[in-house]
Amino acid sequence: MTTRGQTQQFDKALFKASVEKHLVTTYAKTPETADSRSWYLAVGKALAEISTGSLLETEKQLAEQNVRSVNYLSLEFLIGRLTGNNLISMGLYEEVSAAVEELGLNLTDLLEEERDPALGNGGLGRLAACFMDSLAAQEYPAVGYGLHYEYGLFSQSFEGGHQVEAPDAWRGIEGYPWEVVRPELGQTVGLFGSVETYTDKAGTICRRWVPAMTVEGVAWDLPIVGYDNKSVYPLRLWECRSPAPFNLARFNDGDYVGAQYGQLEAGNVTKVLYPNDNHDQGKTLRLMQQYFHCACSIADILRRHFAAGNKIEDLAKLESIQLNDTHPTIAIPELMRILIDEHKLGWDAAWAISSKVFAYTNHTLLPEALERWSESLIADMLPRHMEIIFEINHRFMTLVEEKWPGNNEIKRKLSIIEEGQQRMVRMANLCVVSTYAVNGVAALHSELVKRDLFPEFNELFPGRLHNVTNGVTPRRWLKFCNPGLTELVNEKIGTEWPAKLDQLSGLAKFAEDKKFQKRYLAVKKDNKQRFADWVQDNMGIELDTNAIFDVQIKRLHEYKRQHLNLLHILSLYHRLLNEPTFDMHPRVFIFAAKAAPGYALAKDIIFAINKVADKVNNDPRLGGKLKVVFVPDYRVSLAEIIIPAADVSEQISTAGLEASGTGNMKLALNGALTIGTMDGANVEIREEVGDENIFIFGLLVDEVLKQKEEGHDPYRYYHADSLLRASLDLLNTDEFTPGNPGQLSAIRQNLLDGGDPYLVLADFADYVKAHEKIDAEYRDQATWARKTILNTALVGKFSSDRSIRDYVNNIWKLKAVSVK
Ligand code: 7GP
Repeated sequence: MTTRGQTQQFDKALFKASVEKHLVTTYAKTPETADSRSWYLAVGKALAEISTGSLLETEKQLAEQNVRSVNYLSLEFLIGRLTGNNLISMGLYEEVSAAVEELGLNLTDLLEEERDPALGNGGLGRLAACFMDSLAAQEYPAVGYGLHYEYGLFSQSFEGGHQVEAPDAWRGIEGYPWEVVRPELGQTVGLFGSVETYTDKAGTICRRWVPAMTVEGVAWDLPIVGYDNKSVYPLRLWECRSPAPFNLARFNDGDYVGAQYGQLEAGNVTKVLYPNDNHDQGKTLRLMQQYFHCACSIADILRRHFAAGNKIEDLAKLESIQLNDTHPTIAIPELMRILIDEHKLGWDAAWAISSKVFAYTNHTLLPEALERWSESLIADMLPRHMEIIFEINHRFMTLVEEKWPGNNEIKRKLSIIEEGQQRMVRMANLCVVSTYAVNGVAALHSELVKRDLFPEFNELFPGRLHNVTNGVTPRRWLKFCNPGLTELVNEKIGTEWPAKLDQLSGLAKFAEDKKFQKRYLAVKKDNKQRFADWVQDNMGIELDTNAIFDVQIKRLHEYKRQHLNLLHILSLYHRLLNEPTFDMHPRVFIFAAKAAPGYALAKDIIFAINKVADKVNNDPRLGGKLKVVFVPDYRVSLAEIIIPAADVSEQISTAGLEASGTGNMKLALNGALTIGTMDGANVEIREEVGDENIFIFGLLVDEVLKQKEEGHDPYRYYHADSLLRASLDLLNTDEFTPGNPGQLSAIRQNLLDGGDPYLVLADFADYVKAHEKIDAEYRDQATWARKTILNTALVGKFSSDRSIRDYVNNIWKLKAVSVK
């Protein structure tokens, strides 16, 4: 067992007493009346008691040492269940397992009681969670700042194959055992109102914001427990409340509804996470969420700064603020406002600080995801911030004029303000102009940021654009989710790898070892069985673990091309029924994905896959060779069962559109072989594992661009490729929707007459070929074993510990501080 302090201090009898105390006093149950959920809550609370103590101690020691830290601002932290993971980080998994056994309980069952905190949509939010884990594991001082949504990402079910959304009350009625409210950290946030001019005591003419209303920010801390050390960092989530329960004066006048009105509004701000991934909806309430998040976080950062006895001038020396995409961009004018209006710094002095504090990560090139807010909306809600944005832009335009005199076209292109009927603020431009570092999230993506998104900015600000390739935490994504493989790896290379993932390369020498191959494949088989049991219990579908488990799990989006996967399935269906000589190894196609509630085509694709699944899973003519499973309500805890069970990982986005991907890393780490395009981090995975251990297909980025420029003609592919034609045409029949032909034709329509914007048809033939190769290679189990072992062995680079070190060394410049 580890030697970390908490382990040494662990006293089983005391812990059991604490669990029983919480059961009674916190959850009002006796051991006789308690159900499994109450026991889980009590265990969670007893553990949180330990981690909260460490959180306060960490806070104290870091403040005393007054060290530089990073503040990770994100509207999303998709943390997933904390109990199991924290037990691993605390080094208490076995101890607590034994303790609860003495209480007559089973730890694995208790862990299943935890509802996933789904405070994020997908990749961007999950990355933030992995980063917090890696910051704490390596003891780089950090605070995560997010929002305390009352409802997380909607939960998904299927009715007649259609996605149905329900609200996700992740805290339940009892509250989440791991969180602790910090009333002393509350903040007041202004909104709306006007800006006034006044003369201060020194006779200077000043501007200041007079908000029309205020709301209150309440801080909730979740503990980010450092793996195998004593650091616990806060993930600080802000909840919005109204300042007073109601307006007493108006209440006394009998205006009860009016008195309640203000309260309802404030409560709405952090009511629900917006369910869009890679898509900007531009709603007023969303801007309010963003500002509320930034105002509370900036105020808290300054509070810490001053509490440690520092001067405002030293802010950039001690604090870095990382903006997770543009969602927290309004933090920039907020800090400028505070520096100028409240601390009375001149513009240049304020800018010298602010522009050295902020750094920005870009997570997408998709135009529909690049945030633009209307000037009038910002001016209405945040009038002083709009003035400051104009001033930033004015000064920036002067710089552009110096560099490209008289070139109005460049000015129009780079301006933070987009001219038009309605003037818009381009948040990404504001970020690039106002930060000291900008990064993409994989080598290819960062190149495209430089080359296609911000080429002139790169000329203007040489050295500002960086790459930091994403990563995933090996604690959750191998040690916790795959205990079988963990045991095998421990036996071969020792137990340090969860903190030093590069050590996995030590497995490579066993790739040809027959005995090791057998054991590795046996672990995979067990994991497939575990998932198959889940599917049997929850969906009533029987799966054969000898089949290839082919997995595509991620948000549903046209650019991710779940419909390319679907077309391939249709092609197999067609061939099994029409080509007498066609043979294939049995395959299970596993999907899990949520579609944004307003995204019609994405929902059509879910419906189509479900309908095809209904048919093929019950069609005796297919001889059990083809199964399709669409697992409902995709979430972190489901990924933890699916990923260890995967043989094949589908990473098939149109080249140039998936910024990085992180599911690709988790799947490769757990031994799935990737079938993928040369996109995002797939490119780097190929570099690491070698071309023979990955199945690459499809157009390259520049071929995609060229084809689009020249005019992509979907019908050309349709007419030239009979297999593609047969597959597409199946969507127009009633084969999968008996008696209702045409229910699936929207997809076919989009691909043929809608211009096939993501070049599905252009990549189809090559994709089919890559799958044929997979089929052939899987049949040779020794070859497959070697490849899958090498995938695990060679992806150490994709630990989020390495990503964090890249940020630390190239951007944040932090020193690790070991908490005693
Ligand atoms: C995602 C990217 O799509 C994914 O490729 C990447 O791995 C992940 O970020 C983490 O960097 N982007 C989003 O989730 C997103 O919503 C729009 O981006 C802001």
